Amino acid sequence: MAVRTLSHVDVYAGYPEKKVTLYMLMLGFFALLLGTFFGPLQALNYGGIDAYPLLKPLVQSYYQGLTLHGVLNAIIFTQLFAQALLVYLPARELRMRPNMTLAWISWWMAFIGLGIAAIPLLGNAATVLYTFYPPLKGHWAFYVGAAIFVLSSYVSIYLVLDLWRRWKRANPGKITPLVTYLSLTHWLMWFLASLGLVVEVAVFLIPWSLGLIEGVDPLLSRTLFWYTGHPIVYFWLLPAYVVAYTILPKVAGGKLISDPLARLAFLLFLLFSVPVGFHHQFADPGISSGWKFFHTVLTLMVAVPSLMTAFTLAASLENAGRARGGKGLLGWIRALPWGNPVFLGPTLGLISFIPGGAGGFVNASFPLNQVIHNTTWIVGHFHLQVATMVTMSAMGAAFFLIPHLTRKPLVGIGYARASQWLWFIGMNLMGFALHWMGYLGVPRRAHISEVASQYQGAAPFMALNAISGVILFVAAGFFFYVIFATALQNRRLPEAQTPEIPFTEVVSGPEGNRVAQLTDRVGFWFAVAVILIVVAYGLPLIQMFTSLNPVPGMRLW
Ligand code: HAS
Ligand code: HEM
Ligand code: CU
Repeated sequence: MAVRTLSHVDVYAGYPEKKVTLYMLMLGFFALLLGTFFGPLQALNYGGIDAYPLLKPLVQSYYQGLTLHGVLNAIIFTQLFAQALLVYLPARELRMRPNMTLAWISWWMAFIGLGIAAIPLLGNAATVLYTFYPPLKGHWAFYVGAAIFVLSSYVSIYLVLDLWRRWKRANPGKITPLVTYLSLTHWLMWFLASLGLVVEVAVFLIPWSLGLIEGVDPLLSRTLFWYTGHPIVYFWLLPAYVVAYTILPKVAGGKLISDPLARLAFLLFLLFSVPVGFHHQFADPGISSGWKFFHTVLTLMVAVPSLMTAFTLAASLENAGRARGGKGLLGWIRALPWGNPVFLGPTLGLISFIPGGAGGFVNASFPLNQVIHNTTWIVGHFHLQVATMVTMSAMGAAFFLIPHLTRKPLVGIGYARASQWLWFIGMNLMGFALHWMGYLGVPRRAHISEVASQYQGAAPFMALNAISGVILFVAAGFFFYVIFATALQNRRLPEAQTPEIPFTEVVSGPEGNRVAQLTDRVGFWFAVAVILIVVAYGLPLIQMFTSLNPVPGMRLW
């Protein structure tokens, strides 16, 4: 393979958007690196082993580590991955350049916001966990930094809207190309979804942490948080779905079965992602069970697009396996490219998403939730969802994106492969153990290694948890080695050999398809989504805003 050294200027001259995308992506993976570091320590904690005394004085407590883990992984990494992927892919698909000034502004806002929030987090002045429920009160810099960070995503929303509008103007009457449509609905959903968090932080938490107001209402804050906190999980998930729909079938050697079904799935996410947040508040007093039930029904609605996705993708993978010569009922599975790490990440993620999604139905059902709420069951659920499905899709994407953006060939393909298998095995073992421990009543968010003898009934699963923590530590080491060694090497391929983005072809396209045409009326559907939110949240929020019970802040650490 011809490899030579080129200066940075040469590489990005024709494609300035590649550079900003690379910066977004690598900042995100850097956050994941720091955040993931605490994961194995938490897994050891749930195996009865307390490693935290070793971290003093750098990390003061289990809860400081847990806050860093949740914030860096679930808030910072996920958003940066969306900002990298779902601005770049539509720009590539439309062959258009996003507004570069704004693109850099979004990166700087994310970077500065992260920097400001990091100071109190690292200094143990905002050990409030990633849900920052009042009356826990962190340092104002945490809320201000987080706000700047989240607002940087609004710039990304604008960038994609702007690309789409420019394209529509130049192509009147044509249907939006698939990747752009999926990205657009994702960003519009996030705009509606983020409003709760923005109001919570800007109107209540920042003034409160600055001492401008005396107290805040915990119930209203929790409600505003979960208004965003549920749909945020789809904000994390949909970039992974974009990889699964528009890249994975091609990588697997086949085609996406149906373009209109992919559009319909994303449209359903736009409609139903937001008005379901009460399923995180079944145990909260002050919300009537009628409203909680209504949100349960809508939660089951928002599972529909994932069920659709399962069938569309399974059929697309079967199409690929058969195209590669796989025969018989299951022979197509063996024929898939299991040696390709770009295939492994999203596919192993999807497989893990099946038990994770099934657990979601348990969580969403009113009576069963009473059994598993606030136990490690929930931790098991979302590690299969966000820490496996979403994270592994991002890892798989990194294996083709970094070489595409930098023209640097992937380093250590064997490590890349091993990282994906080990991550998959580790997360599924841990997910299994955590679900079971939760069923036995082991609480989440508990420094239980201090009192491990209390949970002897769960001992075998606790041991499994510690083992999976070690496996995941090795998996993470391999993964970060591969991506940073790839990005930091100084070998580059010549321009003619730039690896292309593997956009997939489709078996059934949008042309002349009634469903696809209907889904393209984005403004109309956005309005329907707003109406659904007003119906599901309007009255309860009016009640909460008109009967505030503010309480002063507390610092428990
Ligand atoms: Fe959840 C709690 C319900 C999806 C994340 N969830 C959480 C928390 C997080 C989270 C972080 O109703 C904890 C928050 C906290 O700290 O307190 N969740 C659901 C439901 C779904 C769901 C019904 N969650 C997600 C996703 C997440 C996520 C996605 C992140 C990305 N969740 C809940 C509830 C709670 C909750 C309650 C509150 C519990 C409590 O009491 O606190 C659904 O959207 C899931 C639908 C998924 C499916 C699976 C479809 C399968 C697919 C794969 C197909 C595979 C193929 C591969 C094609 C129906 C698409 C084939 C391959 C071959 C080789 C053949
Ligand atoms: C919490 C382990 C990676 C997101 C936890 C907990 C454990 C754990 C045991 C429960 C702590 C408790 O409830 O006290 C691990 C391991 C990882 C890993 C071993 C891999 C090496 C990830 C990734 C993400 C993630 C990649 C997201 C992208 C979260 C979140 C929490 C959590 C949001 C909840 C924090 C809270 O309750 O405040 N993790 N994790 N984890 N993890 Fe992970
Ligand atoms: Cu939820």
